[in-house]
Amino acid sequence: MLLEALIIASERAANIARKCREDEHLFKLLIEEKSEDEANPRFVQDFKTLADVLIQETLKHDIGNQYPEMKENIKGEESNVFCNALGERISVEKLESSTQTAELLSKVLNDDPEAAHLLAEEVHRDLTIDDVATQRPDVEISLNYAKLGVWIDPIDSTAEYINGTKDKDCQDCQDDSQTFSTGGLKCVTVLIGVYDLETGDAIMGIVNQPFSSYQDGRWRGKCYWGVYTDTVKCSSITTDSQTEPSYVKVGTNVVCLSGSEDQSIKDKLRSGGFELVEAPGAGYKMLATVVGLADVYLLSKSSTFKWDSCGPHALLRSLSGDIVVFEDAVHRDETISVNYRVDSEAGTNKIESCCNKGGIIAFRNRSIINKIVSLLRDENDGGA
Ligand code: 2IP
Ligand code: CA
Repeated sequence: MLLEALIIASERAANIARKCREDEHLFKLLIEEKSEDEANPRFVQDFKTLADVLIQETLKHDIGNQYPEMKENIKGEESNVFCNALGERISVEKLESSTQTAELLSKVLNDDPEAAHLLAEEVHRDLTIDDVATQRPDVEISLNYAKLGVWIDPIDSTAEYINGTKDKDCQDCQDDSQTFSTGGLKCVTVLIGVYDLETGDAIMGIVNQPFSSYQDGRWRGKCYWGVYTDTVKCSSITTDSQTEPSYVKVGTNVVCLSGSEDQSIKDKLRSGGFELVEAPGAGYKMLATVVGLADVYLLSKSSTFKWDSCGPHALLRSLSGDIVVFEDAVHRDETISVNYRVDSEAGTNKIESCCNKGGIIAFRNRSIINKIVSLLRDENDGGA
């Protein structure tokens, strides 16, 4: 089943991410600063990019091998070509065996067999759905795989991944999902979104949080998923607080924002009685909206991408929520769902053609949109 395969793939990604943070040898490489005179930005000293790319390529390999019809349409942020110290161009990918992958990685890592072996071991580890902290999916979904596209963000909130500690606000991170994190490793997510190539609608999403809680000296993750098609609407989130402790009742008038949001927008929201919270990580802010830690995640700029929002968007749709274009909602009074087809009119620049142009508003409950829009609307805006 595709959904189960994606959940397991996201867990492999989370395992690689945790390994790079928890293993001393790999962690040293991860936090190593690139020297100022570094000529080639993709030189392996950029180990964090290697970790990102390796996760992306492992996800592509795992999904593409099980669903060959989808292979061509699995896209991520990164290019997988690296240069090593000898000037060789090497395509990073998951090969057939752990030994082969380790040999390839060793070339990129300028002969660091220990790091290559540690990474390859995680890339090839046997995993089943029982290894994932999530609700087991129990649903038949019929899909035409040739008509599906996939967006992958291997590590969202890269800055927190490199520099983040347990949590800026809490020392004891055992009680994991009940509070909104304003920074730290909890804001890191692995994001996988499946969309319909014809309509561009997000239909299946996985948000894996590799550093959800810290217990007994190690990090544990949590995985969330949701499906929204013509015939199926279900998710790992339950509305029963007895069985899902991470679920918090929505309706508390909390809006989460990027630290970079405009002051004028913050002022208007506050004047309307909203409580504002800030955190890094687009994926984390959408997850906070999914689990009800916030009612809305709003971003007025075009600084998120298809790979950031496709997975969380499907999750929100499975809960009757949505992600709509900020500018259309606020300035034109139109609620238009974010679309996941590449914008061909934006040309070949990946940043331009893959960004969520015009900003986003993510929410679980549609009734909140009117209130937000009327607060943010300017006198000279059109619409009703
Ligand atoms: C980033 C990351 C940033 C976010 C930005 C994303 O992805 O999630 O934190 O900005 O929109 O594209 P902000 O933290 O201001 O919300 P990545 O870490 O993958 O580059
Ligand atoms: Ca991202």
